[in-house]
Amino acid sequence: MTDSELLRVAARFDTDGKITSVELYGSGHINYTYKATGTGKDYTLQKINTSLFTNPDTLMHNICLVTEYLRDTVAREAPDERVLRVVPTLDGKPYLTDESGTYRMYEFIDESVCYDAVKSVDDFNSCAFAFGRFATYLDGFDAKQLYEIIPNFHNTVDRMRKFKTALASDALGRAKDVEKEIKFFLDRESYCSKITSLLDSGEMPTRVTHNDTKLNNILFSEKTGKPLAIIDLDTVMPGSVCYDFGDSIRFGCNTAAEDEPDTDKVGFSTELFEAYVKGYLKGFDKITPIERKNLLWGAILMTYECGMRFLTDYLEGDTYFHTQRKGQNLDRARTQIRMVELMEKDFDKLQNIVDNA
Ligand code: ADP
Ligand code: GN1
Ligand code: MG
Repeated sequence: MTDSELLRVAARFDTDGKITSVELYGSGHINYTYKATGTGKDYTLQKINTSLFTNPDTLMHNICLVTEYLRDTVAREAPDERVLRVVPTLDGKPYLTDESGTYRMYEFIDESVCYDAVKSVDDFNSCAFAFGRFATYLDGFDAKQLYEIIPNFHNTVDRMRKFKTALASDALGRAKDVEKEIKFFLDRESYCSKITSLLDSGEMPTRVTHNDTKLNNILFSEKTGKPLAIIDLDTVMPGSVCYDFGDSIRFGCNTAAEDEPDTDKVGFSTELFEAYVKGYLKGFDKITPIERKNLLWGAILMTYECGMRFLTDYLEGDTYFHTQRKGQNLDRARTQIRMVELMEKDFDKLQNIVDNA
C-alpha cells in the first residue's frame, strides 16, 4: 500500500481532524496495522485479513456488540481502563471496502505500550488479573448474539485433521525435512480431544472468550505500568476459559521469543506460571471446578495446537501467519514443541501450583 492510498482510505473515516500520516505499526501476525496521525486525535487503521475473516459484517457485528457491552462495565468497575472504540466511516459503517481491501479504524489508545515479552512477574500477574476480569465481565453476555467468526478456531481435533491434510499434499515437498516435528504432533494425537470432549458433553461451560490472549494483545499504561486495554477482539466468540488461560501461558511463560531459532534458549518459567495462575483466579472467581482442573491442560493444548498450526502453515507454504524470513514458521513450531515438552516434564509440579493457588 502506498502512503497516498492509505491516506485516501483514512480520509473516508469519521476522524477528528485530518489524517496526514499513516505508518505501519505493531507486531500482529494477521492484519496490517497502521498508526494514523494528523491534526486531531490518533487512530489505529487496520487492513483486515479477508482471506481469513471472509465476512466483515459478522466480524464487525461481534466487535461492536462486545465493545459496547464492555464499555459500561469497565466504566463502572475499572474507570482507569479503556475499551476499544470503533470509528465509523463517513457514511456511518463500521468498516470500509474499496478496490484495495477492507479496512476498519479504532481510536488509538494513547499513552499505552505493548510488549512482545514479559517484563516482570508483577506485570504478568496484573495481565492475568485483567484477562481473568475480562472473563468475569463477559460472564453475563449472551453468546447467542455472536457469530462464530472462525469455525473450529480452537478445535484441536479439527486442527489435527487440517495438519494431516497439509501433510498428505505436502505441496512444497517440505515434509521430508521435518519428520521429527511431524512425529511429535502425531504421537500426541490423544491430546486433541481433551477439552473439546468436555465442552461437547456440557461438563465444561462454553463461554464468550477472547481466544487470542497473548501478551501483545493487551496494552499497558505508560504512566502506571498497569493493564490499560484488552485489544485484538477479532476472535471473541464462544470458547473455553482454559483456552484463554492457556494461550497467555504459551506466549508469556516462554523465556525466548515465539520465533527463536535456537530452541536451547526456550525455557518455561514456573515463576511466571504461578504469577499468572494467581492473577487469573483472582480476576475470575466465577471459574468452575472442572475449568480450574483443566487450566494446565489448556496451556499444553494451546501450545500444542499453535505449534501444529505453525507447522501446517510451513507445509502449506507460509500463507496464513505473516512471516519476515524463510523458516520462521518452522522456528515458531519448534519453540512450541519445546514448550510442550517442558510442561509435560513438570506436569505434576505445575498442576500442584494450580490446585494450591
Ligand atoms: P493482529 O490481529 O494482526 O494481531 P492487533 O489488533 O493485535 O492485530 O493489532 C496489532 C498491534 O497494533 C497490537 O499488538 C498493538 O501493538 C497495536 N494496536 C492495535 N490496536 C490498537 C489501539 N487501539 N491503540 C493502540 N495500539 C493498538
Ligand atoms: C495470531 O493476530 P495475532 O498475531 O494476535 C493468531 C493466533 C495465534 C497467534 C500466534 C486470528 O494472533 O491464533 O495464537 O497469531 N490469530 C489468528 O502468535 O489466527
Ligand atoms: Mg494481535
